[in-house]
Amino acid sequence: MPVYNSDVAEVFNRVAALLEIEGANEYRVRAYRDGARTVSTLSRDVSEMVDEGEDLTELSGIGENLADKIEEIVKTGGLAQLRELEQRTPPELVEILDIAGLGPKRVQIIHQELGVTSLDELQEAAEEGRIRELHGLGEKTEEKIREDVARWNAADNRTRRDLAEDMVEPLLDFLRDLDDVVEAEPAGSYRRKKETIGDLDILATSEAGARVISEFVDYEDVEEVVSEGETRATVIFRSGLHVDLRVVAEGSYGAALLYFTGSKDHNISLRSLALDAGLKINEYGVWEKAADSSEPTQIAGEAEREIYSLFDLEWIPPELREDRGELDAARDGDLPDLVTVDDICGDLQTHTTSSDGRASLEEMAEAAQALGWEYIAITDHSGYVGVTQGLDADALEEWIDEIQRLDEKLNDITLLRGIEVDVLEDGSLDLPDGVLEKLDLVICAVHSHFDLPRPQQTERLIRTMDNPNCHILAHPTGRRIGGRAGLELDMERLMEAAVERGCFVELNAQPDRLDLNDVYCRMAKERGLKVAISTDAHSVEEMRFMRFGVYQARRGWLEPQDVLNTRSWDDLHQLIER
Ligand code: DGT
Ligand code: CA
Ligand code: CA
Ligand code: ZN
Repeated sequence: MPVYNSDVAEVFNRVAALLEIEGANEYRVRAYRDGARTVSTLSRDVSEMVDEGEDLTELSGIGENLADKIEEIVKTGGLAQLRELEQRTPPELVEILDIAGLGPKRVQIIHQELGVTSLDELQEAAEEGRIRELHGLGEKTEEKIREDVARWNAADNRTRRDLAEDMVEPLLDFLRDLDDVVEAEPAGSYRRKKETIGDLDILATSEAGARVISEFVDYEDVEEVVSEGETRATVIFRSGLHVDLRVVAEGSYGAALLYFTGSKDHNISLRSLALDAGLKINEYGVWEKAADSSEPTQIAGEAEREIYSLFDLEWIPPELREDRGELDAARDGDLPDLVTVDDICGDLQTHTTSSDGRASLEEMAEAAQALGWEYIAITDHSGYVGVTQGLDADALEEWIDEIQRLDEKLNDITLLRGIEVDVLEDGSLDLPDGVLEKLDLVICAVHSHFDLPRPQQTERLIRTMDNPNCHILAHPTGRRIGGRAGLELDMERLMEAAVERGCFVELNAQPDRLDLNDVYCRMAKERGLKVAISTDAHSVEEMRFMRFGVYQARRGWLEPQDVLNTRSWDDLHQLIER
């Protein structure tokens, strides 16, 4: 079994969490988390690097210790240290740490005082009112635990887009390489570029379905074959991802792609258009009933475009197929001209070793040039965020001089002097206006007090935007996909307030944030509020997250003009100046 980068990252993250619960030194914990992050965002396979005897310590954040551990994981498929940790501390406590929004100290107290070792036991303890009796926890925490666990149980087990991509791309390569396969394409929510996918749907064309199916069920990632037929199979990958493969003839490719791309609601609306036209549409084609009782004849099926045009519709990009008005727009010639990664001119949120990033200013600038960006904003954290070494006013003054000095040396790229400044509980900012005024770009972000009631939280952020130094609200809701629910906000009111003040909002492209989501992007567009798509890169590798943001923006109907950073810095500068 090959060991994937994501396997190594998972081991390190588990080690970090268990060490944290045991109360280990925070730098030690962080080393494992940083290592996990490095490995999971690497463009090469660490297993290959180990096989070829390459020096892993050349990777940022990987020292001798982690390099040895990566080697052990690659060679043995496991890590002795993790097994030892799991003997001392029940491994399910890691889940509690991830899900219940409790810090490691509280997890440890609940474990020691109540003997809780699993999520179920935690839920039970919360329901029986035993948590509130513990020192320093109380009724509010108990209520929060109940809510968090309930939300976790209710959420279906979906796979994040970026993690799915790592599995889909090699699978497509494998299928396309088979002699019997003509084409292989992902369909379903994956093709619609949703932020998470339930199961993965793949469509292949071939005249030899059964042979393709039998090769597919032997694919190396397949752990379990749920069903296997002549033209379709469902399997479960080692990662737990369910994968459906369907094989159709070339003449049905367009119809099958349309059908299996969905969404279901889009398909239903399209089917009713077909019915109105006296036609039948299914996964094999569009069919016309004969006047006599003979078999219906296929009038379209090979290409999606031809099927849409039968109903006087333009071809609809998959990202829009959610039955949110796209059929009407396609009929009226009003489909948006969706933004692409090629339209993006620069990145408006990046971090360096000056706060919690892992690459230096020089490395980030160089990587941005390699990506072809015209500018990047260096937006390290202000001091408030407890865990990171954020910048205070004096340090920031020195730092912006340093950015400027490097900027003057570089001809191909503009470095913007920025900050990701913390929004305090009352909406004020963590740095004095005097220093904020000197910056090219100020993005404001909430990293604390997530639980304020909706009216108060909304007012807090409006107050932030009252400060004329605020240009962009970063990751406006603070949600984490599969984790934190995010701030309670009156988003319409917030967006109107942003427009009134000449402020903007971010679509953070980190694949576990994608904040704003698609619906909020559309809301912003409808209110004339422009969106900045930023990677929030904490490493060189993460600068390539831009595509995830662009996918979400496309799902939100955004066109190039709706996105701030499709502009040159000169134009952008004039636009954000208040
Ligand atoms: P997911 O997997 O939950 O992320 O979402 P999808 O959209 O990939 O849904 P999935 O995997 O259940 O089905 C794939 C596509 O197949 C779906 O987007 C549309 C089509 N489909 C599935 N069930 C139905 C149905 O009952 N009626 C119609 N018209 N289409 C369906
Ligand atoms: Ca699916
Ligand atoms: Ca499916
Ligand atoms: Zn950060």
